[in-house]
Amino acid sequence: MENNEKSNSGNDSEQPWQSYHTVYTNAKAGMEGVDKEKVQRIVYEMSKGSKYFENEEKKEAYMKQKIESIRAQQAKLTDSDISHYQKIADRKIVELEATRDLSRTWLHVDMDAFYAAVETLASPSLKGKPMAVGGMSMISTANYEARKFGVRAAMPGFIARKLCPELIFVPVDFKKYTYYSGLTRKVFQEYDPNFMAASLDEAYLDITNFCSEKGMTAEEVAEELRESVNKETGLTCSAGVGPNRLLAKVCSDINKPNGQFVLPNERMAVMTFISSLPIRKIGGIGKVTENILKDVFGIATCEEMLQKSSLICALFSRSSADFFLSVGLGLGGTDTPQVTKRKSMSNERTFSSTKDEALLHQKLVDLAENLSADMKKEGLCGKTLTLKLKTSCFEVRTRAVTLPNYICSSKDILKHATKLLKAELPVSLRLMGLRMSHFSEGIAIDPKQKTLSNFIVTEEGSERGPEDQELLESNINGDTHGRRESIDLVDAYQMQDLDHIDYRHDHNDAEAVGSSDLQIDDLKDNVDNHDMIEESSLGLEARVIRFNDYEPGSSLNVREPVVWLNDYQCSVCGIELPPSFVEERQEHFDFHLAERLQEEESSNNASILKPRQRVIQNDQMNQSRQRKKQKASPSQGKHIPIDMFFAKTNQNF
Ligand code: TTP
Ligand code: MG
Repeated sequence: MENNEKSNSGNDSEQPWQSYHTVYTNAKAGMEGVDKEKVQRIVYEMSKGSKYFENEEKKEAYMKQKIESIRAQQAKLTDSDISHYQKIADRKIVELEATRDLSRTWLHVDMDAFYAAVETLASPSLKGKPMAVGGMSMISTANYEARKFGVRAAMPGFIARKLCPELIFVPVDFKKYTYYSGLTRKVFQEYDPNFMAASLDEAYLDITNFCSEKGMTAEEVAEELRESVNKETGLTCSAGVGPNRLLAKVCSDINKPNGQFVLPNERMAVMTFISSLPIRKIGGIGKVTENILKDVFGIATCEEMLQKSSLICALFSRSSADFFLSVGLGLGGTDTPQVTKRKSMSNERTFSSTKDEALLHQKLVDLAENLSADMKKEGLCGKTLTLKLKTSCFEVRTRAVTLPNYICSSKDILKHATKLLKAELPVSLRLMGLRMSHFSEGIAIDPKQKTLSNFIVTEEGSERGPEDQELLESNINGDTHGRRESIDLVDAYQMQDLDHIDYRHDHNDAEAVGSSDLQIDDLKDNVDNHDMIEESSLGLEARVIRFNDYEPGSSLNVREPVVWLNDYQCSVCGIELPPSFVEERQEHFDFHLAERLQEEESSNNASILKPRQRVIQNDQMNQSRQRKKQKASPSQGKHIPIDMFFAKTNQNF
């Protein structure tokens, strides 16, 4: 349970890798005995001089700057400010304590080395040998043998190979994992019919009823469930049990692989557990938050959140402070999120620019069919149809029609979509999308159909719109109560949550995937936003994914920036990174971003971003900053393999 990042010594001229912190040196289960310094050095040496490296340095500098600014705010607090905020904090703690619910028993189950284990099942000769699923550019996971060498998920394969020369690579086969995930879910269903799947290999189960009906302890249920999963799939999993989901998740990691840990439903047990729990173990507390809390406030364990409660209340926004204090109390979600009604459903495709009307019509046919199929799956009929277009100049247009009747057939959708498109012709397009909204009243979503968006539950119990994204831009707020600045981390988490909602189906705004593109000039901003975004466990708890949403071979252009398709899959390279892998996603995003920069530098600048495009894009950007952080500029440059991206910038490729 220890954090593996060393703090910045400041004197790193001889061993510069010691202050080079990447996600690769963070431990996952099975990496306890790893020589972290060696891993750090290899990652450093292999990436030094690359754009990735530069980007890491920028992020590091940004974080330091942020830490200094919070430190400065703290220095301005007077004694009377502190005692004022102490009163606020004490009251808040009493309020939060009153919400403690020890009546439910939650179990979090997480498959062991999931993809790797599935591959080993298919090829038993892999057993006992270090292997990774993925390729030279990126690996999805590694088995426990490989982890001993420091090889881990989301690491470029060529670095992994350097760490472990005998590493065997097995290509990703998502269909296989989906199949096995389905088998595990059949088992979960028996213990909690309303279980919440958090990713392909993870789920939360409320086993309260099961325990009481069967007269079994949580310990016994966890044992039995793990055995059933093993019997059904041939795979092992680990389980954690606790009075809420936040704690259950932490617990499932404790005895990995093939183990379990049960935290009793008693306040004292929870508080003892929390007293030594490193803050980084909490979903939602990533590198940036951890560094701020540690460096500025000296908070390393969850319990210390309570000890520094006045500073937390003085310097953080209310929602962030609430989150930190509830972590200090070991509180987490205990209820099963309510199903909310879907507001819209959408579908879009990016393609090489074309003005060929027959081709555009064919795209529309496909979109209408897909949208209709998706709507039928959920028994929906809608009234408002919106056509979204992105021209080859990156101008985004939306055209909508509200019909007198509800429709759901592909024929009807196509008929109205065609009219909308015709009004725009002739036009050269690179993206088309169709969205249906205004669904007929009374048609609720089948609660068993656990689409991610069905379970968006925010603190206020309401869905947030894209306008909330604006908050990301200003997550340091002025404060009206004598606070100098309040840092709103939790809002940012929730935005992130919404930002990863099933992109294929469910964007409520017109600016969905790739709708405006990140300028190189925006890189800093983008990094800034990402640095502030670390997913909240509050949000994660509400996240449920319909795993069969995955659509391999989507027609997204590989030159598009990273978006997480179906909340899972990188639109650029296809790697799957569940939403809870916040840091890995950050790294992965930066990786592609830097790859693009490298690419653009190495090709003819003029052909990459024409001045006119830049103006239009910037303009577009100003109009729709909501989704800015996931967008990248287009490029005509040749594709550089990701390992080349790591090559030193002075190499000519
Ligand atoms: P994890 O549960 O984090 O990892 P794991 O199951 O491989 O290993 P363990 O739980 O025993 O620590 O992730 C589940 C699967 O998700 C993993 O097998 C592959 C995929 N994944 C990625 O594709 N990219 C990633 O960065 C991570 C962390 C996981
Ligand atoms: Mg797992």
